[in-house]
Amino acid sequence: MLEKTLSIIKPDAVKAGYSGKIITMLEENGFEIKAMKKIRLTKKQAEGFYIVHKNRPFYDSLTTFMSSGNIIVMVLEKENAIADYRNLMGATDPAKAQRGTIRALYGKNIEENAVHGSDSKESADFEIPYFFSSIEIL
Ligand code: RTP
Ligand code: MG
Repeated sequence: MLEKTLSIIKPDAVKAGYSGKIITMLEENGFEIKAMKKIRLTKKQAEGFYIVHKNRPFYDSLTTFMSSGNIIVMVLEKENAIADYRNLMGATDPAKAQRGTIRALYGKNIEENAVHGSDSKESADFEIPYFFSSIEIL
């Protein structure tokens, strides 16, 4: 089934100049970019985006990190996009991510791990409209 997922290139990877390489990997793996923008989140906006993690010990650190610099937010489309993009990202901790995945190649540590991807249809349905209105998505 043709699916949409939300992808974020996180501040660590944008700062390091990996955006182009990551976008190339997305295109080479069959993801079509249906929307894209570069923005900087406020701390409050990062907290709203990661609200599902509000009781996790890393919530404050994560939302401080996610608001520390520019990010690139994209809507990606492909057959089975949600699961396939999670596979292409690799495990949360880059040290444990499979070779050749985005996080293995470009992630620094378990927090500064280069990219985000929706983890379910329910997450994608919350995350895509968090950043894009319907007229901004091809
Ligand atoms: P994401 O939501 O960013 O795609 O990553 P994920 O599903 O692989 O990981 P998740 O458990 O949803 O955690 C969200 C983000 O929080 C940071 N994190 N830090 N210090 C820690 O132990 C820790 N654990 C997670 C990471 O930036 C992770 O991607
Ligand atoms: Mg997650």
